[in-house]
Amino acid sequence: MRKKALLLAAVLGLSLAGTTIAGETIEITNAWSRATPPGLDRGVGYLDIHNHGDAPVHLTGATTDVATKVGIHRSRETDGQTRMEAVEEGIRIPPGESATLAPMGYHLMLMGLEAPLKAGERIPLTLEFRDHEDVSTSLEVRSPGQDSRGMENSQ
Ligand SMILES: [Cu+2]
Repeated sequence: MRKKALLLAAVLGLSLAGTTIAGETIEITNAWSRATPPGLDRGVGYLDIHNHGDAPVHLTGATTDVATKVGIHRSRETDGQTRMEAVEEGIRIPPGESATLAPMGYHLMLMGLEAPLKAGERIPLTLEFRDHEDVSTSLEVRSPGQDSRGMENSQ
């Protein structure tokens, strides 16, 4: 069943090249953010990006109404300290594969928040790709004590 759906998407992709097939090729799941305390103007964005197409897609950036800028970052642990760095080259997702943006790895950095993010809100987000049209999604804002599976996180 799954294979048939993918084959159909591939056929549609060929026949409708250049039109709106974003929902068929790129699938976004588990898109969430974390509530922020007053005064902090930075937030995070986490999501899984699945490439169901037959060509690579390359995430180059994102935009949202609630922040002035969105960056692609990566957190790394060096000498017992967590540091994050901007990922200027973006994230390439080969056909049939997925990219995971999650705590302690790749993430979106929402910079210049206009207001604190509140648990329960949904933040609109537009993902920008090279060689693929923009994909619109939204982030579910979770309380700071929840991790990606909605369980309590000790950090
Ligand atoms: Cu960051």
